[in-house]
Amino acid sequence: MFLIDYRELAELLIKAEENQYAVSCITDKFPDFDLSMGYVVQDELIKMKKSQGHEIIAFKMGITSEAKMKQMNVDEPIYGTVFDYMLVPDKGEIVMEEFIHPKIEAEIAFILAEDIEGPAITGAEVLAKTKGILPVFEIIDSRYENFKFKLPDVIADNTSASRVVFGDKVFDPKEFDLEKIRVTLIINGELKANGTSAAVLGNPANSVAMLANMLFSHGKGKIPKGSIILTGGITEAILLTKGDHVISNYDGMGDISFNVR
Ligand code: 0L1
Ligand code: MG
Repeated sequence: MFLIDYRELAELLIKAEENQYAVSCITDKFPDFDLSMGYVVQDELIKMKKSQGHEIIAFKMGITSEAKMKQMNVDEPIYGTVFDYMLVPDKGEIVMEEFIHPKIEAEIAFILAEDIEGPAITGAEVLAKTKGILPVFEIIDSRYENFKFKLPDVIADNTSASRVVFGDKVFDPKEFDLEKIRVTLIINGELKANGTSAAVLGNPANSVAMLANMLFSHGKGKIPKGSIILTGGITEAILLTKGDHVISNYDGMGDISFNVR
């Protein structure tokens, strides 16, 4: 029986991120490490990043598609936090050496017009309190060897959050059928993946509602007005390599893109 030092685990994951090396899974060493312990480590990691001077700019939901849930054998999505240093401008670039094994996902982000709070908020209620939606890339980079982990591991690792690229225009959700936004993911001119927004829990507004309900049940209160939420991958995650040009087109919202230097 080992004693778990949550702070030490958070420090290990931060060091792995900062120095671009992969570590072995927490569950390898502590087989009893569970989902709630994963969130305790994530909370420690967030505290440590804040004490380094980083600010939270968004929340993220992960593993929100049926396919990914099946692949990971889980029935509930997970959440994490996006920090200011993760922001990359649209049409900007990332530097390969700053990552371990980055992958790209195309997602939709929500901006809230009002506070939202669980325990039983619905997607329709979220939509009524949404100021805008916009396209966003999430670059995920697991701090675990071979991008392999169990759910408590990836929760501790802030759900692999690494970089985000937002589109520069915000859209009125009333002008879209949120179950039918088609998205392509093209790398170096080749269509690598595509999907429809319904892949995200049937409607990405449901993902925001689920985040509010999960935060409530974890005793973390409401999501304040003005918050940005990444709702989860519409496309599968694709591994990036140096020299890649990545572009996505969203029905009715145009393109977002970036380069890998
Ligand atoms: O959906 C996501 O943002 C990814 C969450 C963590 C799972 C992974 O790293 O593949
Ligand atoms: Mg994601």
